[in-house]
Order: sequence, then structure tokens, then C-alpha cells
Amino acid sequence: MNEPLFPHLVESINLNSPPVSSFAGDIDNLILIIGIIVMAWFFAALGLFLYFVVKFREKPGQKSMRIDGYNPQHKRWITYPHNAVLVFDVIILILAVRVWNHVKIDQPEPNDTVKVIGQRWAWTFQHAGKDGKLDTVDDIKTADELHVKVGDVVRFEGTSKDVLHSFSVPAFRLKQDMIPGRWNSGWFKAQKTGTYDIQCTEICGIGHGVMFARVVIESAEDHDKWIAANSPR
Ligand SMILES: [Cu+2]
Repeated sequence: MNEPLFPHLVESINLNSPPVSSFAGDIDNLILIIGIIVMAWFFAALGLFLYFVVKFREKPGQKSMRIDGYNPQHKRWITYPHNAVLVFDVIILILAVRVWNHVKIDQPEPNDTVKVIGQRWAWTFQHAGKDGKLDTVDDIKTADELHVKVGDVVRFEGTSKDVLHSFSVPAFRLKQDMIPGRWNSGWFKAQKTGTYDIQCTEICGIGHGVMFARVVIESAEDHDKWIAANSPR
């Protein structure tokens, strides 16, 4: 369930933000497919438009043609592409709903759970301590740094202390609104070790732009060491 839906068509479209989560490839693919479809229609429509402008322009001995589209034969130039666009819309919709369900609706069984709290203007995180359980005395609380184990399915539960924030990890292709008074949950599975950016993607006040944090993805060994070193007892 936490495996990608499709093979990744083009890795690292955005070199600043390599695809690190298990579902990053599915989201990249979707954006690539939508981009290809939209560009193909854009160039087809533009090309045809320019061709007609030249073909039916005013020439010596020939007036420029006025085509209003009421003639059924002319109307087909509108209805056929229109129907084709609708078919592509449905294809995009089916792919998008599949990816949406995979990322946002189906929540795989987690190996680990963390809490994410947004506030003006910082992120704070709560990790399970040595006992592996959240909301116990040995929990590890951090500011601006989230630690997870590579390959783990991590469930996050998040809220905000004040205004709307949005928890965004570009390398995971993940975004989740953090709403005061409400807990939202989601998941990710990091597939590469390393340190990646966390941002807030909801304008939340004057310090919005400095509301960055990091996710540190560690090997099992390093993660256990970090927990041992940071557990309060
Ligand atoms: Cu914010």
C-alpha cells in the first residue's frame, strides 16, 4: 500500500528538490503528464490558428473571410476538439484521483508516529522516545528539526497553535494544512537518508518567510542513537 503506484517517468524534474518520499514519483508523473497534455493542445491550437490566419487572410482579389461558426461544417472545428479535450480531462481526473487516494486517503500502517505543531513562526515536533510510544514522559520535543528513520512509514498528526499554517516538505511532494483547533493526519515514507527542507506554505503573518525547518532522515542505527541521546530519561 505504501509502494508507488507507477514507475517514476523522469526523476528530479526539480533538481533543488530530489524526490525522496515513496509517493513523490507519482506526483511528479502526474504533473509531467498534465504538462505534456496541456502543451500539446496549446501548440496544436496555436499552430492551427496561425495557419488559418495566413490561409484566409485578405489577398489581392480576395476579401478576408469571415467565419462565424454557424455553418455545421465549420462548427465541427469546435465540437471535435472540445470533445477530445473533455476525454483528456477525464483521463487527468482518473489519474489525479488515484494519486490523491494513494497519498491522502489510504493511510498505511505506520512504523512510527510524530506530532507536528505550527505556530507563528516556527515548527515544533514531538517524537516517541525510547519506549516507542507517543505522549509519554520520554517523548523528544524539538524545534525546527524532525527526525525520522529511512524506510519507515511515518504517520504525522498536526495542528496549529494560532493561525492557519501549512506543513510542506518539497522533497516529499507533501503538503498538509495545519489548522488551529483541529488535528490533521497524513503519512510519508522517506526512501533516502539526508536533510531536507520543511516550509510553511500558508501566508501566516510577517514571519512566514522565516518559518523553515528541516527533516533529518537517518539510518536505523543513527536514528536509534539520536533517540538514545535525546530521550529525557
Ligand atoms: Cu506558517
